Amino acid sequence: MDYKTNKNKPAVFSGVQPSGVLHLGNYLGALKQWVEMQEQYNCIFCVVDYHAITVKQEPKQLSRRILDVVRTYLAAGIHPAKAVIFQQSAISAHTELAWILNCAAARLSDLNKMTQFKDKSAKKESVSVGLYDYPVLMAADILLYNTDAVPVGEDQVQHVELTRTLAQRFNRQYGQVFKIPEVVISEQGARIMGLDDPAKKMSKSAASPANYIALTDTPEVATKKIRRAVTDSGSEIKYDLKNKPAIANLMVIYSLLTNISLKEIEKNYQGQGYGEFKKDLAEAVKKFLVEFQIKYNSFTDDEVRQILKHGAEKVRPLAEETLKTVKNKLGIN
Ligand code: AQP
Repeated sequence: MDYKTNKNKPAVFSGVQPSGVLHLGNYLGALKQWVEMQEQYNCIFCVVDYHAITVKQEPKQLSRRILDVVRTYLAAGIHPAKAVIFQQSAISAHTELAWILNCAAARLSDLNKMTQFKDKSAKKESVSVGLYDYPVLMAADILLYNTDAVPVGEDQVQHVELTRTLAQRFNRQYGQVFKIPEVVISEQGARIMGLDDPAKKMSKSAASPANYIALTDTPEVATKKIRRAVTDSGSEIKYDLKNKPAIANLMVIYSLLTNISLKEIEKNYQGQGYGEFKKDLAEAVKKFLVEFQIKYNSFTDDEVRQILKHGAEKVRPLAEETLKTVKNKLGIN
């Protein structure tokens, strides 16, 4: 079955970098809502490989990871008949529009405020210009497709806000071109924290694998990571972000995987300690991973390449149309 655009549905765009193995944070913060949104929206989900190369990647591994991100989308429940999946570098309009926005809309003072750049460049001897300019490329990704909504984790909210600023600035100066997108973040799970440090977010490029549960971790490895996950002082299972950030994070993961509310979890574990709760959390994670991985392993590379090729064919005309309008406005067509 082929994906068909429905003009009455709002448009959604989002993406993931093939910069490492995807983890539960990526799933609970982003992919889970994508799956829910694909029924009501025209969804475009991208593998943002140009974003990934803002930091050094090993070429063979990057090629592999691009395919694996698509397999992750499919295993999470994104269906190519309901949503378009494509690879960013297949559509040159992304980098062309990013350059135009660099010149015609973005200011150094905007980019200097970006906290993700500050975090990612901190203590690094050598940092690419691309890493600094990452948010402008992200703005181009979103604006090319007349996007209404951008579902992301909390760490990307600032970048979507910048996208809105750039679009408004361009429209003011050159006339109406871009739709102003809204950010969508999930009520819970928008910021899943590291298992080894509840003050830092779960991240693919974390220094230690103890930080995250990868979606490809075996249940045994995941169980070990949960057993060793940092906890707070005391032993009560209570959702208290300020005083018990580690256990609150584990409770959110458990709640999202089992659909048991945080209040119910508190009630169910009254009088029990962290050990009991972690055992049940490990079981819930195991159940999720086993089901996820059966699907993940069922897609061949050829199927994935076909999906990407099809996806690129679908989005190319949309992207080229926007780019043409932008170039006309600038007088460079
Ligand atoms: N810890 C998280 N909790 C909730 N959502 C998260 N996301 C990432 N980490 C968490 C969301 O996942 C989507 C894809 O992320 P990305 O690949 O574009 O890059 P990122 O945000 O920089 O994620 P990582 O895992 O930390 O990757 P690296 O380490 O390579 O930078 C986004 O919607 C993101 O918000």
